[in-house]
This record gives sequence, structure tokens and C-alpha cells, in this order.
Amino acid sequence: MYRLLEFEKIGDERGWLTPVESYSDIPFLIKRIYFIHGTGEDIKRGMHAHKNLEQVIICLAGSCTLFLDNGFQNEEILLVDNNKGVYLKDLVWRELYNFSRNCILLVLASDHYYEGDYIRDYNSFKELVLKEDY
Ligand code: T46
Repeated sequence: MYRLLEFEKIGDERGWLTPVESYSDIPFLIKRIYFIHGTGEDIKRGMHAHKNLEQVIICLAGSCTLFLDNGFQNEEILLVDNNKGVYLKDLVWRELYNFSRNCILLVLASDHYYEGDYIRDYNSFKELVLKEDY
């Protein structure tokens, strides 16, 4: 359903540096990045799946909960480490909630923004998952 990626933390007396490179740290060529911040504590984001897009979600600051559902099983993951990334590909329904006030999410994506890649209706997602399983 997902893979947890761990990035190097290079530290010295000046602080920390975490490099993230396509293909070595991230399993795809990064074509787009975006970040999410200023999300209120009672807000839910996501609520969709992607048909083809691959993404890595990294929590740079604060924390939030990522809920994943592949149509057969689901899991909640606490995002809190900025040297870890959650790699998502295939059909996975995702929701984000429990944002701390200072939460900043960085998302690395394998393709440009394309609304046609989104499945924003849960029933359509379930239908597609069941079809792909047979
Ligand atoms: C995902 C989760 C983790 C753009 O114009 N360009 C972009 O690259 C993106 C990602 C969004 N948008 C527009 C589309 C909407 O009008 O920004 C608005 C907010 O996007 P959305 O409602 O999809 O945001 P989230 O936080 O629910 O979902 C986003 C990503 O869209 C999604 O791929 O996996 O973050």
C-alpha cells in the first residue's frame, strides 16, 4: 500500500541537512513539488486516489495523520519525522487530518498537475480497485 523511505541526515555544529535526489532517494524522476501549510487542526485534506501519479509525502515540521486505504485494508500513519517519506503509487485512497498548527508537508510528485488523474469519489475508487483485482 505504501513504502516508508528514510533519508540521510547530515549533521554538524550548524544543524542538519537532508538531501533528496531522484532515483537514489526517490524511486521516480521528480517533476513537481508542492507544499501544504497553514492547515487548521479540524481540517481534512486529500480524500482522493490517483490513477497513475507517484508521490512521496514528507512532513518537514509539526505533525499530521495520513490515512491510507487500498480498498481491502487501511492504515493510519503518523507523519512527524522530516527524514522519512511515505511513497505512494497505485490506487490508494488518502486522507490527511490531525494537523498540528505548525505542520508543513512537502510532496514530491512524478508528474505535472493533472486533474484527470484524480479519483475524488470513494465509490468510484472502490469500483476501480475491484475491477483491477480481477
Ligand atoms: C495529494 C495530497 C497529499 C494545483 O493547481 N496544482 C497542484 O500541483 C496541486 C497539488 C493542486 N492544485 C490545485 C487544485 C485545487 O484547486 O490546488 C487546489 C487544492 O488541491 P487539492 O484539493 O487536491 O489539495 P489536497 O491537499 O486535498 O491534496 C493534495 C494533492 O492534490 C494530492 O495529489 O496526494 O495533497
